[in-house]
Amino acid sequence: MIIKKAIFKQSASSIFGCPKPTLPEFAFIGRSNVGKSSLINMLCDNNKLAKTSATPGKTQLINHFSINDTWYLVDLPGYGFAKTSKTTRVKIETIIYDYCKKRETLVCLFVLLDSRLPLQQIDKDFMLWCGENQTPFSIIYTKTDKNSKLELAKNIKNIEKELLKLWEELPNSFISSAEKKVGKEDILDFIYHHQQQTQAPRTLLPDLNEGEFDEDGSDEQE
Ligand SMILES: Nc1nc2c(ncn2[C@@H]2O[C@H](COP(=O)(O)OP(=O)(O)OP(=O)(O)O)[C@@H](O)[C@H]2O)c(=O)[nH]1
Ligand SMILES: [Mg+2]
Repeated sequence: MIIKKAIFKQSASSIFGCPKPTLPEFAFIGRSNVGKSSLINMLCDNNKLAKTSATPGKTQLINHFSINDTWYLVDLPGYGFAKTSKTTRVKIETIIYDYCKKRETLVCLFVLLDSRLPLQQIDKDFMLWCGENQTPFSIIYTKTDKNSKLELAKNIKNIEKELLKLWEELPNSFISSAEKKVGKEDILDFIYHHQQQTQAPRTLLPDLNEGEFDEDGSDEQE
């Protein structure tokens, strides 16, 4: 798919301020600073579309970008940003969880994982929450330009091993680098094939490995 038109639509501080739920949408989520906004810019070939920053906690609202007038890309605030007040953290978590659980036109969440790190507990918890709440997700590994190919393959293999303790099968996953423009075609192809849906398809949600889950599961654009 080619993105011919990408425009900022609106920012919202809650699900109630989002655009009317008439178009399918694909949202980007992950820890603060993992590269959500940069990836959106890379996909749209426009570095000024979503605001990025080297300082974590940049995106604090739900930002909708209208793509080719037919679907939305959504930039969400990051979770797990420790250096902020408890009030702000709770506010951001409410925004994220409310959106992910209740937005009826959300087709797929892309959960971004830093390709240099082992699977973090916070990401694991978030993906388990998605499973519990029937929120379909795929994984995108970010910042792969900072890894050697060997390190990348090793790290992804370890993460997949961890994921298979939680799910019977692996979720869809993509490799990306906003810096080197890696992953664009694969991610846009995936979106193209799912954009006809205006409701979250059950098929994008991997089956939870119930045994493991019982044990671990107790657990305006700014
Ligand atoms: N080398 C490299 N750096 C990247 C890549 N993607 C993002 N970055 C850098 O990582 C930092 C954070 O990027 P953002 O896109 O703002 O991250 P975010 O996840 O939107 O962060 P929050 O909005 O704070 O949650 C910036 O300094 C980016 O330049 C990448 O693919 N490669
Ligand atoms: Mg951001």
